[in-house]
Amino acid sequence: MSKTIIISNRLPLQISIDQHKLEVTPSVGGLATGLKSFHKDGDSVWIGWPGLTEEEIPEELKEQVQEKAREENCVAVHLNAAEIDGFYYGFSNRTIWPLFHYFMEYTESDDTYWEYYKTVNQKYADEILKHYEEGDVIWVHDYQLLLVPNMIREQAPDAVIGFFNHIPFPSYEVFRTLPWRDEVLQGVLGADLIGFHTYDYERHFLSSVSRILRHQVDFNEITLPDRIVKVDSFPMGIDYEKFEKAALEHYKSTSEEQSELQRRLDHHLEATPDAKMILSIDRLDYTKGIAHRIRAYEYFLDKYPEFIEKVRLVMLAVPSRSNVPQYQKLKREVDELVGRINGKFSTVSWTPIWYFYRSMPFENLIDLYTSCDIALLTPIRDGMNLVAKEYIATRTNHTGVLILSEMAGAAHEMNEALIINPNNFDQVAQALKTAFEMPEEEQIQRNKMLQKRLRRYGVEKWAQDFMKALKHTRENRDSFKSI
Ligand code: GDG
Repeated sequence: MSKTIIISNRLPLQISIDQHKLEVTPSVGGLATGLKSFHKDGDSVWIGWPGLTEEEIPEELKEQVQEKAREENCVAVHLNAAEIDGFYYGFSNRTIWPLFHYFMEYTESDDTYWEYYKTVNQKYADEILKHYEEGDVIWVHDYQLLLVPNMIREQAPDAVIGFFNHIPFPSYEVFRTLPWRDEVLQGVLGADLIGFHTYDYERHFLSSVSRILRHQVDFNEITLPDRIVKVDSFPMGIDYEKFEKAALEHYKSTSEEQSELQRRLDHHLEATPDAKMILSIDRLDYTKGIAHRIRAYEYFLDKYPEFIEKVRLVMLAVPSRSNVPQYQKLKREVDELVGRINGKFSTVSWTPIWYFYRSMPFENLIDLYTSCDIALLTPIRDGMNLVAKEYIATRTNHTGVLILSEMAGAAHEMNEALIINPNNFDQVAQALKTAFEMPEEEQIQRNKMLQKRLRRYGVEKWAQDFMKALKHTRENRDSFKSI
């Protein structure tokens, strides 16, 4: 029976070793959260890195790592510390990530990183080919594996290969600055179907292919000498029912069952019943606009001092890529900003920002989503932003206001949110005021519309649509051959 092979840099599970014993925890992050339910329900195998370098896994535990992975229908790709440095922290996160998010000043062009990127992409492709059988469908994910589609195509010319990019694809003027632009495009074009979150990213990619490689592009099809490659947009959804159910159960739980975090949040609500809580959740990443957000919040409190003691920003920043200097710099900047603003505005009974720098269990995430009246998500660039969708899905009584950056892919589908430009502090401050004062009926009306859309286009539908389109490309290929 044919199967789907999913490939992403990280497996949806993270393996760690504590006192010579293996521990398995779910991975945090957009891709893992989104695809997990698709993987769980279908006949698929997931290939990726389990989160530990070869040096960190003692020889006698190596087989156990594969065993743990197998239990979840996963296959671990083993990478050594130098490969993780060059491929992951290097080319993926110091070259592609900043460039694709328009942070050109952060983009490094280092030949050594590029060499590691090629070697590791080949390792993934080799692992896929070990598991590939005729009739299988291969689905490669994200910017760490841009070369994999063509590496598979070279060994298995008839394979059905899909590629989905979870981050933005930049405009041609930005992409053309990459020294390895030809190789990167040729790598992706090994796929039959290439998917993006939005129509804009799709157009940017097509424009780069036509102007750099000079391939013929007709609407959303690229004609190669031997094949046609289709490009389309598939806005990723969330597992709506999972978030809705978690929120409903959360409301039903008794006070003894409540988490410590929820008790503290409730305590705040009781102490200051008129005050509202503003939520912000992201990985600590410069693309997410966290520093801008704090400054905009300061601007808001300066401009509208009547909100002092009436609002509180609850900010969860999840540690991420802390080996990369820009992330270390951002961490220092955020620490400093939070300290300064808390110092500037705090009163005896009130602190303007509650700042958590850690990853939280899913239950605590639900505590935050359900307790906060406003979500303030202001990325400078974001492929999609699933947090925005999750917040809305947990608002089972339909109240709550989402303030969302127009630079997030999600903004294209969430018009009923208050859409802002994150660089315009005055607009952000105005949106906070509007959110604070928005009548409940209006909140309900807006959220009901958002919820209807999010429920209909969940992650399952996203995966199904992509798969359906991918399978169609096989039929098209057969007819192309017979012309
Ligand atoms: C990339 C793209 C695109 C966050 N903190 C915790 C936690 N999370 C979960 C959230 C959400 C996910 O992580 C974050 O997803 P985002 O989409 O917001 O952001 P990225 O990680 O940057 O994802 C992004 C996505 O891929 C999918 O294509 O939308 O644009 O950058 O699901 O709930 N989960 C837990 N604890 C936390 O502390 N358990």
